[in-house]
Amino acid sequence: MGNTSYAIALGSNRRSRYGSPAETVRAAAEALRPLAVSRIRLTPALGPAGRSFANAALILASGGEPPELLAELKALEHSFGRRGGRRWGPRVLDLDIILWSQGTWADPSLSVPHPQFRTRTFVLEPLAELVPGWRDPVSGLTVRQLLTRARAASPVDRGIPRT
Ligand code: A4P
Ligand code: MG
Repeated sequence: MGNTSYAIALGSNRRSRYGSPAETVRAAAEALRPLAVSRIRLTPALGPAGRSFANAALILASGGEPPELLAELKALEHSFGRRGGRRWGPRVLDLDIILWSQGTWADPSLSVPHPQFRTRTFVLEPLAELVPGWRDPVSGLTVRQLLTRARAASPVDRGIPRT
């Protein structure tokens, strides 16, 4: 199997045995043996998740198809202590497949590109550090262009306090 690559987003807003959310994200990134890893950022929680997140992105070389990679990511989440829990709830580790070099994938349990990544600066900022020119196969826009749009649409993420 060949040279396909993936962009993965990492998030945590609960301590794990590896330490703080940022330390947890760092440990998970190392475990995945990536080609490249972004800086880790602390970001305000989007939605009712409450505590703020540590977020990062990485690039992975993998010959497997997306469902195979998703199974590996779920196993890693589990090994970091993630257990069910409600959607949007605090989580030890969340690993999402954002982009795949081979284009799109859609089955009932997996959509690539990730359906929400285009509006999320906490995904796009770390991704733009690594692969600003990677083109979203759905919109045709690059990661850098998507980030510019997402920033324009959400003043909160430009550091303007919510009142
Ligand atoms: N699934 C479908 N497509 C994908 C994909 N591309 N990558 C399915 C990964 N999984 C995908 O995910 C639920 C199911 O989505 C998976 O079993 C898979 O079959 P999950 O990770 O178990 O559940 P979740 O994390 O609660 O849902 P989801 O949709 O990942 O949550 P979100 O939308 O990612 O929200 N705020 C900040 N600042 N930073 C964050 O990282 N994250 C969330 C989580 C909310 N607010 C946040 C952040
Ligand atoms: Mg997830």
